Amino acid sequence: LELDLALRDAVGTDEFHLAYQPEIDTATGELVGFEALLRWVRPGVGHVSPADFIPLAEESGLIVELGRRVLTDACTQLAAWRASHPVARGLTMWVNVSPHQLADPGFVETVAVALAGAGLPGAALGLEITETAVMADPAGARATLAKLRRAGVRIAIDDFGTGYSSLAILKALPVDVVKVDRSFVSGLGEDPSDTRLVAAIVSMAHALNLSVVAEGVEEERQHTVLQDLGCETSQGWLFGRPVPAAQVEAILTTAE
Ligand code: G
Ligand code: G
Ligand code: MN
Ligand code: NA
Repeated sequence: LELDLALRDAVGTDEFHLAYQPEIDTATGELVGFEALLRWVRPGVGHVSPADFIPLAEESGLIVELGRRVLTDACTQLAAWRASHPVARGLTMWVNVSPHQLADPGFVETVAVALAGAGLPGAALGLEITETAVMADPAGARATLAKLRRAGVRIAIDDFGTGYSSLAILKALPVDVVKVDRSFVSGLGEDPSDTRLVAAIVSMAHALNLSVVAEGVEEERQHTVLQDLGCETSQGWLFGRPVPAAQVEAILTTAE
């Protein structure tokens, strides 16, 4: 309850910021985008994990306002990087979208306003949704995602494989990318059953014309297997932790 009240007070203040984690081309190591991750630093308390406050924001509905701000800030930031670093023009900004946000009737408009406000094309943005977000209203989700995709926005299924009906969702929904949950990536190069499982996910995704992002890549052995499997994109501490915008400048400069 205390956290709930604090969250209510914090929305609209500067206690929130975004951290950005690089995503790289698995084969070449080239930078291809960032995932924006919300961070809350409470004065006198310190960092609160999104794993703790996102569910609260979701329950109270505050996530709609908080999520709008995430979209606006992430788009504004990418536009600024595109203006100052030519390499940033080819990058995709990936933003997490919660079930409540996806169900909000104003969501497509919110995304359109964030893009237009930043002067970005839809193709610069990707949205990460979870299987859970879709389950509540598959037909509604399908309609919403189809509109976003017509605007050029790409859609990823986050934490793929951890929900109830991953395969049904791939069949029913207009998506572009599957993000393999890090629980399946952890054993790559060590546990043959993890390797077989990720191999199966990659070949299934490719059969459906989807591309694959591996999350939570921490070790070179995992990266090596992902290269062998033809997984297009990788993300994890091996390549970079989520960092504040100021530290992204150095990443962009290096990438040039
Ligand atoms: O960055 P970290 O591992 O602490 O994130 C924990 C969880 O919070 C992840 O599931 C991540 O998807 C989620 N998360 C982080 N930022 C956002 C955000 O801006 N919106 C939503 N809906 N979830 C987020
Ligand atoms: O649910 P989602 O995939 O959005 O969660 C992303 C979370 O994963 C972020 O909180 C981020 O901090 C965390 N993360 C990113 N890379 C790694 C990694 O290599 N290892 C671990 N353990 N966590 C990671
Ligand atoms: Mn994510
Ligand atoms: Na994930």
